[in-house]
Amino acid sequence: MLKALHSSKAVASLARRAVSNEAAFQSKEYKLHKLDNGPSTQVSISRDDALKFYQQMQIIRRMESAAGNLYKEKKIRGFCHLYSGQEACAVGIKAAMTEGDAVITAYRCHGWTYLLGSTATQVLAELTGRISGNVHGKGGSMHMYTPSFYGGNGIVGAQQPLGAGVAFAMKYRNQKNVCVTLYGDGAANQGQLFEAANMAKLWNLPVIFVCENNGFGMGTAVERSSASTEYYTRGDYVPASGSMEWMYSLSEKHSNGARRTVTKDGVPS
Ligand SMILES: Cc1ncc(C[n+]2csc(CCOP(=O)(O)OP(=O)(O)O)c2C)c(N)n1
Ligand SMILES: [Mg+2]
Repeated sequence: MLKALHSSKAVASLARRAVSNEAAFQSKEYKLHKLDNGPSTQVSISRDDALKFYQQMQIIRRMESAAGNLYKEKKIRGFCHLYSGQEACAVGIKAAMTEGDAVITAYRCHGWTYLLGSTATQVLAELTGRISGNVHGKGGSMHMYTPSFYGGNGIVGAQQPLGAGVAFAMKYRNQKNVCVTLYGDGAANQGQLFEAANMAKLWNLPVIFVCENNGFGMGTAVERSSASTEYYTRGDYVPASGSMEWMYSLSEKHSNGARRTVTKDGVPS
């Protein structure tokens, strides 16, 4: 009797799930730095959005797998930095962006180039040095661009002041936009980040610095290269939240939280 009750409950729950167009999740508490409140830990996602994000992540993964194979076949010469495993960061952040927002990143830029307007074919054509590539075969793996994507930067940490500069231009033009500036855990130790963070806070620039901590910088584990691996606190006076969940999907909601911090009261901070 008890068994039958249990199985009928399970069937009912499965049936409810089958007709539901939304899924809700409870995420971990965020670590906060100079913030009173973090992003909500209750997140939900519609079926359509979940499928869209999954498709985008799959396209990036397959594009990167194809690039990896072309590299091994020596069809791609020079550098080829893949983004496999970090797709959710880009897809989640992209979902939280609005018209006119910009992105700048380091050299793992194929996925971003695709998300911000290029086709996968243009990315692969660029990697193989063809005129039909994203920048006509002149840029290669680390130097791809679209109107809202400022690359693709090979010098570790170079994109951080550039991202602050893009944000400065947005503020100067009274644009209500943000420039998402991504960097790795290795780049977090580059002096330029601290200079850029100082100017960003001093002038209240609409920039969101995002540290993509994948655990390594050129094979050196974070514990061996960083005196503090609490990267979200490194900006000192720059408010931040830290979470490994950026690495997983649903980060859209989290980046919306960051966006609100940046643009609260209409004055980005
Ligand atoms: C100024 C500078 N110093 C050193 C290098 C060599 N270099 C290339 S990648 C890299 C490590 C970067 O690690 P991280 O920022 O964590 O990025 P990840 O590769 O993990 O995405 C280094 C030191 C460089 N490109 N530029
Ligand atoms: Mg790294």
